[in-house]
This record gives sequence, C-alpha cells and structure tokens, in this order.
Amino acid sequence: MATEQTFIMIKPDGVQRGLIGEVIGRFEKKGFYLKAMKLVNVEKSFAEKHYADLSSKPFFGGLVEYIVSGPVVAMVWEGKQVVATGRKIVGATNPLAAEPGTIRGDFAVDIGRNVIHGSDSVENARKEIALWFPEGIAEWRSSQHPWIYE
Ligand code: RTP
Repeated sequence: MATEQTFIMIKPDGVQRGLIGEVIGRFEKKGFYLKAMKLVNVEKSFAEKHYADLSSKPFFGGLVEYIVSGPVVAMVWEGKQVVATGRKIVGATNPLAAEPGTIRGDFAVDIGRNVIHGSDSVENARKEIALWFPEGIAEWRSSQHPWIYE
C-alpha cells in the first residue's frame, strides 16, 4: 500500500500568478492524492521555523520576507514515492537550471521567485506536515485507485 506523504507549498508568487490549478493538476494527473490543503498567510516566526535549517544562509532574511509577502497554499500529497517524485515534478531550486517540463522549469526565472516548495526527504516531509497541519489530516480515501496502482 502506497502511503508516503509529502508537503508541497505554492509560494506567494505562484498564488499571485494564478498557478494554483496548474500545480494541483500536475500532481493529480500523475496519480497522487491531495490529502489536505489550505490557503494561509503565515507569520514571520512561522516562516523562520519552516526554513530553520537555512537560518545561517545570507538569503535567509529575503526568503522569509518572500514567504510572508502574501498567502501560500499548503498541501499534503500522498502516493508511491511521492517525496522524491514530487521533487522531480517541482524541478531544480534555480529555475534557470530546472528542466522544461518541471514546474520551476516551465514557470519561473529567479531562485527567489521559484513558485513552489517540496519536501526533500520522507523525514522532513513528516516534520513539515506536523508543522503546517497540527490539526491533523482527515482520512477520505481508504484505497488506491486500481487504474493507477497495481
Ligand atoms: P524549497 O525548500 O523551497 O523547496 O527549495 P529547495 O529545497 O529546492 O532549496 P533550499 O536550498 O531548501 O532553499 C529554499 C529556498 O530558498 C531560496 N533560495 N535562495 N538566493 C539564493 O541563493 C537562494 N538559494 C535558495 C529558494 O526560494 C529556495 O526554494
């Protein structure tokens, strides 16, 4: 049974540019399941917590300012190897290096306006889901789609 989950966030630029449907469509069409979603404005302290691992980087201040600059869409996606495959769908951090066909490769130019975040490991996905969805996630599908999963 494929139960791996990842945390995906559409950053403020993606929301302002009307890319919510595009992002959701790509994950849905691949065969992943949207398990939780909310549109939220996050506080500076929350953004700092999400990106705590990067707090010593020179771009940290600008990154936090970017994330709090408008609403973001926080989502949990589920499916077989969804963490690693989600990162492939998202594309390389620098959009100019991201392959065409990836979200960043198709829709972004600047590293500081790269549209989307995706967890980089199963362990970080677990931490990020707990941080963004402390209320928990409602179960709404008990089995995988038989035309997608063997
Ligand atoms: P994310 O966490 O947003 O999915 O991005 P990532 O794993 O691909 O990259 P990471 O190294 O974790 O960086 C987080 C975000 O910080 C911004 N960044 N700016 N100016 C810079 O050199 C720089 N490097 C990273 C990007 O918005 C990146 O997504």
